Amino acid sequence: MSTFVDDYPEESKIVQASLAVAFVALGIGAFFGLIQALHRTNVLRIFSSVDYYTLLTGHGVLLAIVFTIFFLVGLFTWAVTKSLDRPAPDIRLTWAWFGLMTTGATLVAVAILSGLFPSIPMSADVLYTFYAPLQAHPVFYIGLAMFIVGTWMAGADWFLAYREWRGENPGERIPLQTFMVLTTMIMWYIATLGVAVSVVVFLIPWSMGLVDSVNPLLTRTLFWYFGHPIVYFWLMPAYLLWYTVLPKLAGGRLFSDPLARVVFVLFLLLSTPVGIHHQYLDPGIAEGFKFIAMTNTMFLLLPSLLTAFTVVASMEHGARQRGGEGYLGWLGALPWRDPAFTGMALAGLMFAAGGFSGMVNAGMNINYLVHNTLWVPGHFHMTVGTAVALTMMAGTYWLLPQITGKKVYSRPIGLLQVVMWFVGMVFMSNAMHRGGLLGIPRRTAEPQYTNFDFVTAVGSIGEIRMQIALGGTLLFLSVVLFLFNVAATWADDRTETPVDDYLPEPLSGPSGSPVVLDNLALWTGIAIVLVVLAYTLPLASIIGDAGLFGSSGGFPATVTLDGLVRIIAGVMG
Ligand code: HAS
Ligand code: CU1
Repeated sequence: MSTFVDDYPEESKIVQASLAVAFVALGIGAFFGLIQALHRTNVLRIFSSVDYYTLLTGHGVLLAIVFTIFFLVGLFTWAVTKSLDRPAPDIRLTWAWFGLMTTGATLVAVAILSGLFPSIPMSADVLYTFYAPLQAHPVFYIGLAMFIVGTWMAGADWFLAYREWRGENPGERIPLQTFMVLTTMIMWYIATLGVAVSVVVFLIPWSMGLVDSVNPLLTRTLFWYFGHPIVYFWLMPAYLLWYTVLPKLAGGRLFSDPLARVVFVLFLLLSTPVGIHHQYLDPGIAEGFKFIAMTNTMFLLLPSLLTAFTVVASMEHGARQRGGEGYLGWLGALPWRDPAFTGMALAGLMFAAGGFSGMVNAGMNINYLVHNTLWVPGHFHMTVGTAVALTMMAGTYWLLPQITGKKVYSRPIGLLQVVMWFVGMVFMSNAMHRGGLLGIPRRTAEPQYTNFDFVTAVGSIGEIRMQIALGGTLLFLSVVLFLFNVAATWADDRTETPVDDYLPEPLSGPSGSPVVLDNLALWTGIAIVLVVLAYTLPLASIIGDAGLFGSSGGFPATVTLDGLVRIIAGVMG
């Protein structure tokens, strides 16, 4: 029986190469994570507190940007090829974007790591959010720009494949996995415009000394315009696996294909006009704009709540097919020995908690309590650090046999590894959330502050620290086991065992659902209108207050109609 690697050997190479880069980044990034967890908690300090920020930048960039997005491009290449059942339109284009992304990521990593060596005149201690006033060496921004352009080309590759398919299949519904990839990429194109402008127009000229100053609030706002949708760019590959693979692993079928399409359309529409919820505490943005961002964010909960319903319903259907009974008794009938299933299910379970802490963040007034505290890293280690990362590791156990033709080296090690991740994260992120509520700051190597004691209602600061150190250690060990298992699989010889790569049809298929769901041009148009509505006034006001390049010193926090007219007149020349 043939599988993906036999049908599409060239595409398999790309998927394998993308995953390989992702896993190298995962290994290094996780190691930096261990160093930080032990440093912050004062358990073990092997680097100086000054180098902490270099390592923190490396940790964030390598894991949140390189690992996640390289996995994404590998997974999406597999998904588009498989669901359209046709090879890449031109494999040279495919290798070109892979090459560009890899070169860009390497430049970024070199710029960051050079910070550890005083003899090299290069550093990029700007954290993974890289907005001004922190400044990196130009190589960092140039690498970043290459990486992003590489993702744009990858998207073009998948759209070309879709266009060829459409030519031969007029009137047919877009296969679900391809639909997910295309909507995600449209969202990505819209979102990355913000960071592209920020990097190319402001940060690169500024880091090269071509302009003296930038408007920090403007680069921050452009960053967060992109910085929120990127979290869904990380999440959508996980959702693709939860919708199309997890139901099968559970022994059943996806509950509803149309509902899955609605969810991806909602993400396309709502992911971008919310970025200001990262800036509730920024002076210089009027409260009204923050309120609009909050309202949009609350609407954006809907697609994830729909996902919780659909995915759990599909799992329950699977469990009942396997003989599960009762209100909750069916849970026991799920295939808990399968690392791919268990990893994804635990990732989903933790996302329920991470989504809840996201709701807390999103409330404008409650945000004042948690912003810039350890609560926020607690939140994102549950979301990107578990919902996404654990799903990607679990998904690997399912994908690897298809793209290599080889059996996973050890399923028990896989199972141990995914459970260890979950347990480690329970310790670490729970303690981080609690620490944040006490006011322990994020992004500092010295969170203890002299002559100041954080007051705890339950437990103690020492206990919180120990949980973070223990959790961080378990997470690192889990990555070591994962990488070992993957490397051992790759190194094995291929045997003639059949690979189970069949994905069953959904219970409720796309045929009866409104055709408008597949109208990508319509959704793109609405998404752009929403972005224009949410961002025109705030950006005009920020530029009006302090100039495009931060020339004026003023910082009023409101925008008047009179002022707006002046700004628009100014922009029009
Ligand atoms: Fe967030 C900050 C709000 C989701 C990532 N977020 C961050 C940062 C990151 C991040 C990295 O409004 C920090 C950025 C920085 O460095 O400063 N976030 C939200 C909201 C959501 C949300 C409302 N975040 C995510 C996701 C992320 C992510 C997803 C990455 C992948 N976040 C915020 C806000 C801030 C923020 C503010 C700024 C904080 C500040 O002050 O700085 C929502 O999308 C969440 C919706 C989720 C749900 C959960 C649904 C449950 C599901 C589980 C189903 C169960 C299954 C398994 C499948 C409503 C889908 C069942 C298993 C069985 C066994 C039955
Ligand atoms: Cu966000």
